[in-house]
Order: sequence, then C-alpha cells, then structure tokens
Amino acid sequence: MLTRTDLRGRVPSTVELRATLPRAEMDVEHVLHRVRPVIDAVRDRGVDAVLEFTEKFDSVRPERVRVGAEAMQRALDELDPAVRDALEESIARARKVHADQRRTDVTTQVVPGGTVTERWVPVARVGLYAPGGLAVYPSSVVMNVVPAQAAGVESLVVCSPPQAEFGGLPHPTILAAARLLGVDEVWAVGGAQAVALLAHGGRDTDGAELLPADMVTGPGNVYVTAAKRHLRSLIGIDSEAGPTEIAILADGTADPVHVAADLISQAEHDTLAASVLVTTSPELADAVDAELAEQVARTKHVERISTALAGRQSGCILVSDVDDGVRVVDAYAAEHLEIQTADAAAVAARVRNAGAIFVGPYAPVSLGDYCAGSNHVLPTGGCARHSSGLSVQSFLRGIHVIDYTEQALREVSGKVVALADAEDLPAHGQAITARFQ
Ligand code: HSO
Ligand code: ZN
Repeated sequence: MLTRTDLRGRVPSTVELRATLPRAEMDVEHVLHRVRPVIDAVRDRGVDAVLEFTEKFDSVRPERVRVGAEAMQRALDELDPAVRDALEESIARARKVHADQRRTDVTTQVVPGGTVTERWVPVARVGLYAPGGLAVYPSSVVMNVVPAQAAGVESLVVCSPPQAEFGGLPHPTILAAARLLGVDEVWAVGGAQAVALLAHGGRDTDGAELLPADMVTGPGNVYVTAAKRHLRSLIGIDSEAGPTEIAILADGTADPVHVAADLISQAEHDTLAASVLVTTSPELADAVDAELAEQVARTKHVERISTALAGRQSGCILVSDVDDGVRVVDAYAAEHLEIQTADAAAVAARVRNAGAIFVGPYAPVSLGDYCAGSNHVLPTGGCARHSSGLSVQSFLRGIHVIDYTEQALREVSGKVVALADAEDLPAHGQAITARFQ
C-alpha cells in the first residue's frame, strides 16, 4: 500500500509541494575520498593500477583491458535469437528517432558583411559506461551508443566491468549489444578505475594504446558517479543518474491493473526507486493499492519492489482535479511521467517538467525503456526542471564562427569602443581602432 497524502481542497505552493514529495538521495560526496586515490593511481600508473583495483573490487584479473574481436563475435553468436531480434528492433527504432535530432549549421546575416554561423561539431571520442553486477542492461548500451553515433562521434569505446564467471570478460549481452551496434572497442574495466582510465588513457598489457576519451556517459554505481563528478573538467559527462522514478497522473478513467503494473515496473530497479501516483480519484487509489498487494506477490523481485514501494520516496497523492495534478507533477519533475486520464494528450501538453511523458493507456514506461524509439537515459532527482535526457545534442558542440568584412567592422567600431571604455578595458577598444589608423 502506498503512503497517502491528501492535498484535496488546498493548493500548496511549489516549494511546499517539493517538500511533500521527498526523494531518495545518493550521497556522492561521501565516497569522493575513496574514489580520489583510485583516480590518482590510474593517472600515475595506468593499466597496472587499473588491474590491481579490478582484482580488489571485481575479484578477477583480465589478461588485457581491451576485449578481443573474437570474444565479441562469440558473444553475439551465442546470444538468444529472440533477444537479438528484440535488440535489433530497439536499435532500429532508436536510430529513427535520433536521426531526426541531427542539427544543421545555421548562418545568421547580422548586418551586410557580418555573419555568425553556428557550426555543430560532434565530440571526437566518447566512452560509454555499462554497469555489470546486478544491473546488466544491454538496452542502456543502445540508449548511449545510438545518439552518439547519430551525432557523428567517430570514436566510441564501451567500458564494462569484467566478470569472474565469464572468464574476466564483461557480461556477454553487453558485448553482444556493442557488436550489434557496430562498436568494436570494448574495455573490460568498471568502477571509478574505468572512468579514470577513460579520462587519462593508458597502455594495455600488450602495449596497445588505450586512448583517452573527451566525454564519458552512461549510468553507474555511486563510485562511478563520484569519479565522473571528480573528473568533470577533464572530461565531459552526462547528468548524474539517481534512482529511477515513475510518476503517474491518473483520474477515475485509468485502469488500476495498468497503473499498479507500471508503478511496480520501475520499483523493480532498486529499493530506492520512486513510484508516485497522483490521482483525483480515491476509488482508483484504493483499487491500485489492492492491485499492488496482489501483483507484487507475483513478481520475481518481491523484496526489492516492496521496499521501494514502502520507501519514503514513493506514495500516492490525492488532488481535487487534474489541474492540481498537473501542478503536483510539475513540482515533482519526474524522470518518467505517465498520463492516464481522459483526454491524456491534452493533459500531457500542459506538463512543463518531466524527463519523458508517456501518454494514455498504451504507452507504459517499459515501452520507453526498450522499444519506443525514445531515449531512456533521463534526468532524475528533479533535474527534469532544467535538463533533458540523452540525445544527439548531448554529443554535439555548437561553435560560433564569426566572419565580418572591414566595412562591417568599421561601422560598429564606435559601439565596441564605447562598451570597452565603460568596462574600463580600453585595450579591447584599441584592438578595433588599431585596424583603422
Ligand atoms: N528505466 C530505466 C532504464 C531501464 N529499464 C533499463 C530497463 N532497463 C531508467 O530509465
Ligand atoms: Zn526501467
């Protein structure tokens, strides 16, 4: 049963609402002091240090960091054909959506003879982290690789921790997914040492060069996140991924069986996952509670799901009407938001803050996790108020190219000098006037 908060008949402020809707927090700062020596050691001693940490943390010592082409092909050959087929569909749909996100260069004629062009240039080399252990998600390899490739990133390396049970290789489905996506460089390294190696580069045990990356994306545990935060000036990073969240805005027309199933689906990720129901209908809330009791018992990960649903980060909020519901979900800014109301598309159009919005009864979050074509790397922890999910744009830089003729510069020179003088930076003005003396 979800803890219920009754907001009917009163409209709290956004600040109050945010306090009403607590979130699970990941204490990244707390582990920074443990991650720093790992990063320094990898910077100073390269792959030797990487393998020492791998042995210590992953209880396995791979012969080489870089995974051989034969091992990758073998993983793909041995992949369950149904999974291969599904991954191919997932990749094809994601490629369709992300191809449409490409940007074209735009030249603005500011004045006759004066133009500014915004040129979109992909990041040269990107490292994508894929966790091992409990959360082995080939789908996340797809969601990271597809936008990078669509952006035109030329060099991609996937990192994933080596697993003792797979002879010191990363999980075979990760290798198979990388191969399917056309990524041929995979490193068997995980944790903070993976991020450090991506940032600094090094030499493999056979002497082959492991080139540093310009940017590192992909979800990881708290140590990976801490390492990304620590190295963020040396490398670009995506936004920090906290525990996953689903919010559902529903009225009396929603089917409690679907609502419960969707709340459970994201609770399945993590005991800290958040499942939040916002509804105008106390009857629906009761019916969802009854469904949860029944459905949770039938799932594989009962413990994890029950803990997540009972956690302070999950709950049910009763509101007077859909308008108030929209205010609540906007204040919460969920990673995933489902709209299960009458006229769901119109309600969805009014929402301002969400990582992704799933409209109506046939667009559950699980669809978006795998096969909608949309990206599943989305802002958590309220970051949807200011950030977007991973996209082609994440891997592009917009470079302004400024081109003025002599005449166009001369015409504006007085204004530049006036502004430079106002800021007490006369040499700035001189750089203009020197051209006309
Ligand atoms: N819902 C997760 C992504 C995922 N689901 C991976 C299944 N596998 C965060 O958006
Ligand atoms: Zn999921």
